Parts: sequence; C-alpha cells; structure tokens
Amino acid sequence: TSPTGRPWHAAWLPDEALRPAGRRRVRLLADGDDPVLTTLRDELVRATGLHGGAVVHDERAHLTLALASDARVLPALSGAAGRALDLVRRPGVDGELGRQGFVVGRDGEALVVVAATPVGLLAGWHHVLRTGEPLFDEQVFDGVSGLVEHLPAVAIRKLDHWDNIAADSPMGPVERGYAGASLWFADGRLRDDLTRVHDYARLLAHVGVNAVCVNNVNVHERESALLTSGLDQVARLAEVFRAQGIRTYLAVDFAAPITSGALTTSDPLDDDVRAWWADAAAGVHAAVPDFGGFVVKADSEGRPGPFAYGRSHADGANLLARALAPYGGTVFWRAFVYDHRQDWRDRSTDRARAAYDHFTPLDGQFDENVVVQVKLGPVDFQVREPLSPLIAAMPRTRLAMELQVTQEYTGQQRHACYLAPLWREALDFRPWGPLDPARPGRTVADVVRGDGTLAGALAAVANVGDDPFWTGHPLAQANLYAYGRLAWDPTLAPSALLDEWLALTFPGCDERVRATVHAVLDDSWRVYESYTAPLGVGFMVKPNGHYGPDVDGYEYSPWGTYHFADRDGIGVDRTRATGTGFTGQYPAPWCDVYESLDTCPDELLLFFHHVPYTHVLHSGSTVVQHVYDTHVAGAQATERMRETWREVRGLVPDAVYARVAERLDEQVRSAAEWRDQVNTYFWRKSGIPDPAGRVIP
Ligand code: BDP
Repeated sequence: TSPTGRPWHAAWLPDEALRPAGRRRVRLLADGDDPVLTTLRDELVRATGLHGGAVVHDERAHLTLALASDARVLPALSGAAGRALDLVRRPGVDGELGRQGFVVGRDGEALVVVAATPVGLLAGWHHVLRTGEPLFDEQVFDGVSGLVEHLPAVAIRKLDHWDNIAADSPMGPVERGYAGASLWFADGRLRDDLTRVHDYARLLAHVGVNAVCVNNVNVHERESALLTSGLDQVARLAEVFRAQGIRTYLAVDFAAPITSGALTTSDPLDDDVRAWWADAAAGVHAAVPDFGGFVVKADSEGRPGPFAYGRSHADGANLLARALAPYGGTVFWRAFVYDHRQDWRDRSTDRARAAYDHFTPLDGQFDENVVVQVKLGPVDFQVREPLSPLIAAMPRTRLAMELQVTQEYTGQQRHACYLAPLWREALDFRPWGPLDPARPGRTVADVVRGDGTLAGALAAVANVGDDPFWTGHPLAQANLYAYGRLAWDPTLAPSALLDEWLALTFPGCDERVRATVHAVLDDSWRVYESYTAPLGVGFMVKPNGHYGPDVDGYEYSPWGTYHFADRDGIGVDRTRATGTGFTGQYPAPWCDVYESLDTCPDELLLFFHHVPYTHVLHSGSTVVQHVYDTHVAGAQATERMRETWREVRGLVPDAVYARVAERLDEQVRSAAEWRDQVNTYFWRKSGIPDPAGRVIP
C-alpha cells in the first residue's frame, strides 16, 4: 500500500525504505510554516513513528537537518557545519543551484544536513533516505573539509503531463498515456480527492523534479479554460505540488485571447492581445503565487501560433514572457514546429530540418524568461535519432532538452525499455566534437545547464496515470526515477540508477531480484531498437496509435516521416551533396561525420543516407543482412527476458510479478510480429534471401 494506505502499489519509498533514518533520533533546526518545512516535519514524524526513532530537540540527535538561516544553527553546530553554511551561501550562478542544494557533513558522531532553503533541506532528507544505512555507518566524506556538497546540475527539472480534462477527449484522458487515466483530472474536472497526487508529488520530490506542467500541450478549449475560469482547480493542484517544492505550469493555447476571451485576434503585436495576456498572468498569479509559467506548442500539428499573423516565434514567446515577467514566471516555448502537411516535392521541407530553420534566425531575440524547449532528436522521440542540431545552434538563448519518458515510440509501457542509457548518451554528446578548443569537452548536459542569465532546463513527457502500478508496466517506474535523477546529476550511471531504484522500491530484496531486473532492463533499449525500425530510419509504426509494426504506415502520408524504400535501397538522403542538406545544420566535426558514408555511424546510417540493400556497414554486414540478423536476435532476446523474469516469482509482490509477466508475454508476441513484418518487407523489396533461410514468406 501507499504511504496513505490507499489501494495502489508503492513505487519507490515504501515505508520500509524509511527505516535507516526512521530508527534514529532526528532533529530539525528550522522554524516557520513554510509548506515545504511542514512536509519535512511530517516526514520526520512519520519515519520515526514507523520505525521506533524519535524527533528530538537537542544535540543527542543522530541526524540534524538545519536551515542555514535558523538562529540556532551556528551556535548549535560546530566546525563542519559552519563551513557548510559558507558553502550554501556561495554567490553567483550557484546561487539558484545552491538554493536548491544541500551540504552533508558530520558533527562528531552525528550526521548534519545544512541547506539555504526548505527546498534544499527536503532534497537533503531525500538524499538521506536514498543513501540509507551506509550514510550513517561509513565515513563517506572527503578528507579536506569533511563535507559533501550536493547541487543540482540543472535549475529547472520539469515533467510535462499531457493530461486532458474533457472526459471524451479524442486522444483519451492522457495523450500518449499508457498508465490509465489522469492522476488529477476525471469526469471533466479536477478530482476531489487529491491523495494520490500528494503521493505522486512526494515521489517527484524524492528524485528532484521541481516543475510540473499539468495539462496537455495540445490545449483544447476545456484545458484552455484552466487559465481563466478554472483557476480554482489549478490553485488546489498547485498547493499539493508546492508542499513538495514543485512549481506548477500550464500549457496554454496561443489563440486563448480568441478561444477563452472575447478578442478576434491573437496577434502578438496587438495591444488588446497584450492586455489580455497581462490580465491572464495577473489572474493566475493571484491564484497561484509561485506559478511557474507557461508551456507552449504553437504552429505545430495544427495548433495556432504567431505565423498566422506573419510574426515570429520570438514575438509569440516574448508576448507571453512579458505578461509573466512581473511575477517571475517562465515561458517554455517548444521548438517542435514543422509542416505536417508536406509533400516532399521540395526537399528543404525535410521535417528534420524544421526546428533549426525556424529558430536559429531568432537566436538572441528571446526574452530572459523564455526557454526554448527542443526535443532530443530532430524528428520525434524515436528509439534512435541523432541529437537535434538546434541544441548546438542557439548560444544566446536559454535551452531545454525535451525527453519522452512516456514510451510512445518505445513500446508504450507494454515493452520493457529502460531509457536511461539513451538519455545519458544524449546528455554526454559533444555537439562540437571532442576536440574543439573553444569549447573543450562541452556536452549537451553543459548546454542545458547553461550559465548566468542563460540557465537552461530539462523537460520530459511523464509516463504516469491512475494505474495501480503508476506506470502500467511496473518496470517503467525506473524510467521516471532515472529521469529525475539524471536531471539532478547527468553523470549518474544508468546501471547505478537502476540499483538505487531497486533498493528503494523493493527494500531488502533478495539479490536475485537485483540481478534479474538488471538482466531484463540493462540492455532493453538496444533490444527494442534491434527488432523495430532499423539503423535510425525511424517510424514504421502503425499510424495514429504508434504501437506495433506497419512498415509503410506513414510512407505515403504527409507527416514527413519516410524511409524511401524501393527495390534498390532504403534511407533518407539528408546529405548536403545530394540530399536535403540537413547534415549542414551540425557544427564540425559532425556535419562531415554524418555526411560521409565512410564515417556515419551504422546506427544512424538510414537517418542520413539512402543506400543499396547490399551496402556494407562498418560492422561488416550488409544492410539487409543486418536487418535480418538484428530482428531475429532482438525477438530472441525478449524470450530470454521473459524466462529470466520467472526467477523472481515469490521474491517480489505477486501482483508486481504477474503484471510484469503479462507485459513480457505481450513483448514477446509483439517483437515476433515486428521481426516477421520487417524481415519479410525487406526480403520482398530487395529480393535478397536470408542465407539462413529464416525469413517468413
Ligand atoms: C508526437 C505525438 C503527439 C504530440 C506531439 C508533440 O504523437 O501526440 O502531440 O508529439 O510533441 O510525437 O507535440
């Protein structure tokens, strides 16, 4: 059961996970009625109540949590704590990060956590819970100062929830949601009982998420009304998140002055439109004093935007930014702007090019409180894409990278697919190569961290719903966990994150559980890649639902996601020499690496090149043979995953065991379907048989 005793399964942090801290004497040096402090106080009372410890008010504490500003802190804590205060008060960029972070040290035998703000202190408490017994028992502090400082790498760590309000919304209660209905909307409005939202917010606080957007980026009339007549609902929701140090954001409709107001235009340069947004921002601020800001999808897939008025996306974003500025709000303006009704007669309409083409001319024109939110890949959350070149092309703009935790294109939480390795690869990527002297070693993680006024963010589409296991597939919780942790520290290893998640989700579990979950998940992203669309070509999914294979599903539609297979070859020519010129959007060395068949990595070959089926890969195999081999091997790997899972029967809760087992059955079925359709397709197109004779007729 959950901490509130409700009938859903615990994710991470079940009661048992509170034992190491809960069995000790803990002390809080922080007064006041700040909502986050209240949460922290409740946490301490709860943990000690469950496990026989006590909340104390003197120096007999084993664990002291101290707010730097508390008058009792300096006299009460000697040496190390004083130095901790200096650390948390450091000025500069680290100001904001420092406000969210904390310092752990020792005061004699006791553990001390010091932070500049309640939010930092709550993060410190969660660190203690996560690290557990070893933190109390071992000398894990560096010799010099005896202190360990923990600061988030990125100031805003956001989750976007594509939740709809309308009960009959055509995309269901959660667009691209695979875990049941919305956690907070039901029957066309906010739920009365927000207990589960409270539990969810606590899970997010634990992993360090500090921003949530609560409604779908495709904002329809009902959702748009949240900003006007629905503010009481937003306020109730924001109160729950606020108590965990999380700010609430709303996705807004660019045409809201028309659809929710009485205007006939939403032209960003129109005075009435400006006044409308200023009023809207004032209204939401009055209802939600710490309101985070807006998330906007404009001029994309049929959504309204500034193009209708001949204005730029900087005009559009700045309109909203100026309305929010007096209240400290931020606009997340999505760069996912492309023509979804293209015909490819003109190759410059290549969907992969669109974000860069639209946004790079605007670099430097966005206000300080605008963050341009760029999807990881240039097309759309596929299992394998190159990094979006836009991320390297906006040096004077605050940037966020957007990931998809919800598994729209990676098995829809019916397939086990652990995405942390994919995200780590993107965060570690060096857009200017390893050797650029002007930006030595600069990675994507550095870009989104930003600096000073250009501080960036990470964003991701959430994967939760009212399913008893939170994420449909219980193992998909690991993706949510890993996203938050990577946003806090992008250098964490995927495998270590899995260990953290396991230890917190199944405390004290048998070593076989750990080994099994690793065996199922560690390589699961690459396994998924191996039996679906090959070599970076993407899509090949059933239209609309995007689950299961349909090789030509989008091939003759206007969405811009093609593979161009014919009898001679396959792949999208995106070279400068003969193709769409997309490779030219990358800085050196990547523009040349991707342009040349000699250097283009195999896994991205068909994203950048159209090649004959007999083209020989760096691996030594031909394209068509690679397809046959990987699809057979991938489907086999899913069978092994299913076998492996059987080993934990009786070692994890029965309901968890059964749900995962059922999903693995479906994954095995679906992977075989992918294998058969893709391999048959390639065989028929190419006329080249599999020498092993494995391709079905
Ligand atoms: C696509 C999804 C669609 C979203 C869109 C987006 O299929 O439901 O609205 O991304 O990110 O991949 O806006």
